[in-house]
Amino acid sequence: MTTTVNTPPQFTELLADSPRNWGKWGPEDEIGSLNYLDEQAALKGKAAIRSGKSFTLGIPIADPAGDPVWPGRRPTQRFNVIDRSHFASGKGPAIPGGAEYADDVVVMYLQGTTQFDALGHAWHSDQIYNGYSADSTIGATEKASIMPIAEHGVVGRGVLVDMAAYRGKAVLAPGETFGLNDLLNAAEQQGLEIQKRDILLIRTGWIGSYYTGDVEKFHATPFIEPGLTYSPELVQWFAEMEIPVLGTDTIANEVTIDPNNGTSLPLHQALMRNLGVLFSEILSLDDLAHDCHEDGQWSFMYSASPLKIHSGTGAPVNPVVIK
Ligand code: UVW
Repeated sequence: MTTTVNTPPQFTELLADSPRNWGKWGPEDEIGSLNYLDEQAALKGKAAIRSGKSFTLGIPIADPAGDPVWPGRRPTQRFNVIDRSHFASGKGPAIPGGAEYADDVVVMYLQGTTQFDALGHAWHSDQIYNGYSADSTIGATEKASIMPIAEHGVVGRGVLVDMAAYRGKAVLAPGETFGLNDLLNAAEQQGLEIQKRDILLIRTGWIGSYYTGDVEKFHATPFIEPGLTYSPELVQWFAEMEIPVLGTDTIANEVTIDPNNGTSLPLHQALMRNLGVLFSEILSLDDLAHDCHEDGQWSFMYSASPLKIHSGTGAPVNPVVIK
């Protein structure tokens, strides 16, 4: 649980000996650990399909009741710009043949729904993934944007670890943490072998609780999510296992403030910035988890591609899992 650390270290200090994949795929690389998801990885995903059951992992967008978002971001807003009312009041265009139609627009934070972060989304010490200058983010993400990830696509074998179930809970508590040992023990209890280059999904129950619980409590101040916590061993494990993607049903994929060192979101630095691990957040995992508990199958084919938003810091996605 959250404790107070008086002077949190700078990431340069905390992560001084942390592994990096900068340069591993060349000086121009912008997709990091996604390089691990090659043709073999796609075939491995295909081999994990047994029944053909499919699940989509995106949350609803622009829900009239509001979407779960990080403090300071706003839920997506959707507006009709033309619909039947325009034609009924004589304000719609006259279309040969008498057709009428509806159009709408959205105003959206690209991290305000189920999404992939670009590798240039978070950084420290003036450098983003692969050593590009943080100045490349000014005005538009010029390097390591979401575009090359969207062009590549994300296909491989996915696995789900149900951390909430491992703790015997429907949902982890605000600020509740788990680390590498918990992850491995939970997988073992599920009978799941996490393999090299698996797309790793972890369920906490947190996003599901937004829809089933008290929205004001979910967005309480200070906003503290449960989640994975930094340790050198965890980062080493991600590096050695060549994990290409971390996806969770939380907004930031990790505990909000690391109780051990007081820093905010250190895995965005150690995994995303340094190793080039793709982060996919705000996943809807409850239905998939329910099914995995029923049939005991915790691995599957995972397929997704974020939208091709030019220079985007991230982009919405609706991943599809096939079991
Ligand atoms: C933050 O940037 C806080 O989180 P995310 O990775 O969800 O965008």
